[in-house]
Amino acid sequence: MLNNLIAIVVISFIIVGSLWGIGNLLNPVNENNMNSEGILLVAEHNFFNNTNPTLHINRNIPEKITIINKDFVRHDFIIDELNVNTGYLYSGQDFTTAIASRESGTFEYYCSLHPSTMRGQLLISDNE
Ligand SMILES: [Cu+2]
Repeated sequence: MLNNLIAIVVISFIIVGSLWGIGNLLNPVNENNMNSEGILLVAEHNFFNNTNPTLHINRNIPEKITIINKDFVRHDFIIDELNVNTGYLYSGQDFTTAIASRESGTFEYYCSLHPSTMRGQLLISDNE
């Protein structure tokens, strides 16, 4: 009787775990619907969002940014002047941080492992 109970509990865990996994596969992160959630950068094929887009934020307004690694190799995301550094992200990992600056200007972001292809600009503009 106890064994049956344990078996049922184990099977339940397996089913719930499978459903969770399937749910994740069916509902991948929506890359186009995150404007209100800040900036989303997908590291894939050794680029950020295919084009290393120029990012725009306003001075003195922190902006949420999420980096997702969809490659099989590691990537990171660094803006030296603003002390942004995700550390190495392995395949499938993501990291959310904030970009904030008291200074307007143009800053470089890059991946330290692929600085020749994964590099772009961040423009921080005066909002006053
Ligand atoms: Cu990289």
